[in-house]
Amino acid sequence: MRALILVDIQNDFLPGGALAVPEGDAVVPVANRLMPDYDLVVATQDWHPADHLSFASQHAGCNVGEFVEVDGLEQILWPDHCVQDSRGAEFAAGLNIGGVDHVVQKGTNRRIDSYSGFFDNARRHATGLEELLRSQQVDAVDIVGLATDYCVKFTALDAVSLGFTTRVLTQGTRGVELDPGDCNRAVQEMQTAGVDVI
Ligand code: VGL
Ligand code: ZN
Repeated sequence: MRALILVDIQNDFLPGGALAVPEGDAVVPVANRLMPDYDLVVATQDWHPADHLSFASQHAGCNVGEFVEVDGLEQILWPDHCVQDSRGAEFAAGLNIGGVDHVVQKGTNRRIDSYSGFFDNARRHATGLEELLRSQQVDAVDIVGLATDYCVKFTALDAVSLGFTTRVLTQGTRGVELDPGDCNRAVQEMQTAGVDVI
């Protein structure tokens, strides 16, 4: 069984959103077109409490893009985004939610970020995505969504490390590209790990 994983296709990652990914809206029609081709469609949803420690607003004197340490783990600071129950956290209006079988929320623990749809950044807590896929006999996953250089990358790296045959369909991904070349480096990292980047 092959599953489609839609990573964080939420208002805050689209143009006009709090953490807008350039051309982020371009992934929506691609996701909609792909959904009917899969046995199972899972959407991840970045779902932060309002005082999440990945937000620069929670660290006095710190700016977006700076690094801080939280519980011994390096954390890059983001603008407030995908706050639980806010409009920015909702799935993109144009996304065919009816085609999504399951939603997996992540980033809910204030103290730790979760780029991957499978685990938090320390790999201490699982989101339940792996169990869900295994319970449906999924052995291969295709991934689209946002952002190539963060949540898509870490979701793909975890998927392949868990033994799923993993593809990233670049037509349906866009990146933040904080530093020029981040997306290309992400693609190389994924390929080195055994992800098929198409
Ligand atoms: C993401 C930064 C912070 C993502 C989520 O979905 O790629 N990036 N939270
Ligand atoms: Zn986030």
